[in-house]
Amino acid sequence: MKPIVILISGAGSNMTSIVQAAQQRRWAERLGAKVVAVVSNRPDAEGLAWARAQGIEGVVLDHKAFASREAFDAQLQTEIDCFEPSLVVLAGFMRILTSGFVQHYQGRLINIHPSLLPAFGGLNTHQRAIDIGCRFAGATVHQVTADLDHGPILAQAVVPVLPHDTAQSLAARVLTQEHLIYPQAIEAWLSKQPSAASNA
Ligand code: NHR
Ligand code: GAR
Repeated sequence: MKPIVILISGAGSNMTSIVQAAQQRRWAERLGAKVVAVVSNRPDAEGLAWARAQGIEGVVLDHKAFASREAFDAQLQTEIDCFEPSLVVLAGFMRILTSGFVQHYQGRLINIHPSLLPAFGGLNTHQRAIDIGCRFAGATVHQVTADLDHGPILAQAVVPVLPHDTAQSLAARVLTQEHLIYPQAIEAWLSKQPSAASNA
């Protein structure tokens, strides 16, 4: 079995779309993969309760309880490694990760970012795209490297920016596409992994 661990910070709608795809598209039977845990750096993340109700382990690790980024990442790594994940998925996870953490999960750590990378890395992507007059926006699934929002691209989706868009309306349009491409990109990634399905 290929265990998948998903990291969130908030609503967790991307996490939900991945868990639902895993169920509907029978990842356990077809790909030998299973979402085993959801980890949140925010105790109040809405996605946690939903995951637990699905029988998925929900872990909280509050970054505010740690003196440094390194200390938080070290504990985060310990918690994640309990599940021996084949894949670690950032889904609206809002903490920048140290290079040591990224290196530890090299080749099995991916993120979805709400812009057409390499444009608009970092935060506040939708307002920045509107302000500069972009006609198109979108989302990017990429491998995570130590260089923030710069890893190799696995999937992208494009949406139009409409004349009266606000950051909020554009974010909602982008999010509907995120929910499609993230499960697809993960399924494609799983399909390419050696060692196969069954013995769930
Ligand atoms: N870590 C590394 N090393 N590389 C990447 O590509 C990463 C990463 C950690 C998270 C997601 C990313 C995004 O998709 C991601 C990619 C948070 C911030 C940020 O500035 C930036 C990019 C991303 C996520 N976070 C602030 C911080 O100080 C906190 C902001 C907040 O809490 O609201 O960590 O956009
Ligand atoms: C998504 O739009 C995701 O791309 C973005 O936050 C939203 C999370 O929504 N990620 C980032 O901005 C990372 N910095 P969700 O919690 O409902 O999946």
